[in-house]
Amino acid sequence: MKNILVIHGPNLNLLGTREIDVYGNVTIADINILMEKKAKAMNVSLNIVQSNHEGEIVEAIGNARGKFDAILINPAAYTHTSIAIRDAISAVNIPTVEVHLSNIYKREEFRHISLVAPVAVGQISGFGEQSYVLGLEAIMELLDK
Ligand code: CA2
Repeated sequence: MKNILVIHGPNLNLLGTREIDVYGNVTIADINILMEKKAKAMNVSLNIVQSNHEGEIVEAIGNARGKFDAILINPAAYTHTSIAIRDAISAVNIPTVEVHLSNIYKREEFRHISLVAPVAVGQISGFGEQSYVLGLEAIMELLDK
């Protein structure tokens, strides 16, 4: 069975409580249930973590080598700022898919740049919680090849 590490970045634990106009009223727990359902159907195992700390995310990625076949990450605000997360993904050499709930290209200009995208296999942005499901599908296609 394939093992996938899922990382939710900073403030995603607040989903469903504020900024409902941007992110909808879905909570992180709802997203995790949706992903677990998909994972079960695809016969893959998920390890889901959320952190508000850049260093913790870097460590989770660094420790993934040898344990996970792929990484699904919503780096949240670190998408636009974190060379450390980008370098960690590049260093572990584990296929990584970047996902976003919102379409980051439709929003403020500072969100149009992803430092992670160049080291990811690809990016899925703008489909709400379905971005995560699509991300899992993309990973499975990739691993099946
Ligand atoms: O659209 C996405 O998934 C984002 O990664 C979400 C990040 C944002 O910084 C990125 O530009 C795009 C923000 C996640 C935090 O979401 C909040 C939810 C509720 C209240 C406050 C923030």
